[in-house]
Amino acid sequence: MNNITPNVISKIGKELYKNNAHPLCIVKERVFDYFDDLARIEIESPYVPIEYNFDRLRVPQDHPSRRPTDTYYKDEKTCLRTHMTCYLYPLGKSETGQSKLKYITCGDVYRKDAIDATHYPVFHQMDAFCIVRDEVDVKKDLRNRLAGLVKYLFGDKVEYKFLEDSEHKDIYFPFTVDSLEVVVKFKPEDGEEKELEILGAGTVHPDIMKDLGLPNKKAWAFGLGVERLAMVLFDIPDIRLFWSTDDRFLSQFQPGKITKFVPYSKYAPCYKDISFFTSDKFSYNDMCSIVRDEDKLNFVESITLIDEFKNKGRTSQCYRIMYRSMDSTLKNSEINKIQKSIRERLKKELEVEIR
Ligand code: FA5
Ligand code: MG
Repeated sequence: MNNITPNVISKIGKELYKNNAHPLCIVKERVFDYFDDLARIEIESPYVPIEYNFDRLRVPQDHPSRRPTDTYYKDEKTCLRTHMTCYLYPLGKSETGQSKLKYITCGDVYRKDAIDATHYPVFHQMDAFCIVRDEVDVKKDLRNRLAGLVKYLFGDKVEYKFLEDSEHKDIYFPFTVDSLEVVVKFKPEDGEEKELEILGAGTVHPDIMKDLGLPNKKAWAFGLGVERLAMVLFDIPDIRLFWSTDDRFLSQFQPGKITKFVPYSKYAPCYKDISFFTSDKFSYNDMCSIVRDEDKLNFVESITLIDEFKNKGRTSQCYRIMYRSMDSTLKNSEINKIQKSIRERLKKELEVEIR
């Protein structure tokens, strides 16, 4: 049952969002400041009952996000939180007073995911829940507050879009109705204009309001990715940098200030390909999880499928693992060591046949 890897465990308790000169903390404070009518809550332990993370939020039993290839499970009752929305039920239920029924949380969340510049198995979310007065239009109120947030963070000239579930069928959260996603356009220092999804939101589902004992109340909720905001605001090109302990990274930031990150150098990448016949046990996410576990120093930049063919009912795949250190020049011997461990573990744990 337990599929949490040692390298993920080593990230628990780092609390990057509490170091006030760290970009994640600077962004967190800005968002907290904007929502100054909501109670601020930081919850340290990332272990939560599966009941809160999924069941109480109406996530169906067969939903992909529940799969052990997507979520880290500790035991049959507990997982590492996959989103900060996991506190909606316990916080809503525990308070009879109005105060905690308007709150915003911040914490680290955990997902088994792809390996690239915008995904990391540990990232940070802020999640808000707000009951509105009976005379307020909950749908309008949420959109006004979110438009205000985007302008507060990025300035009046920012280009952004609300993607509504009525027009985009792939936007769906089991715990909200009238759901939407916010996408921001930005142009990194070095490259082309990009669109980045920064948050998901909606009106809390009536079944959940009933479950909280508030059948006649309306509330909105949203959840945002702190790294995504920080990458745009500070021009940080790779999500691994947030974990850097290098002084050339950390010394660039001051509490409360948003400044453009100046890359201190770009080291040469190096790639290794790996080919194998897959097995029933194999999944891309599980492979990424093994790679992240072996890659203690964050050398791996991305993993992409570069070739695939089928022969006599078997599938052969070839993946390219890009290595590039954020802080130093890579030594061939270091990469070979990691690559060897990856091969061994893919054979043993995912039963692939290396070609
Ligand atoms: C959620 O997690 C919902 N709980 C959000 C929500 C809350 C909707 C309340 C409605 C009401 P989603 O999986 O899209 O949704 O993640 C929310 C945000 O987290 C994304 O918009 C993105 O900014 C960020 N995010 C998601 N996955 C990653 C990742 N692997 N690495 C970095 N940031 C991520
Ligand atoms: Mg999303």
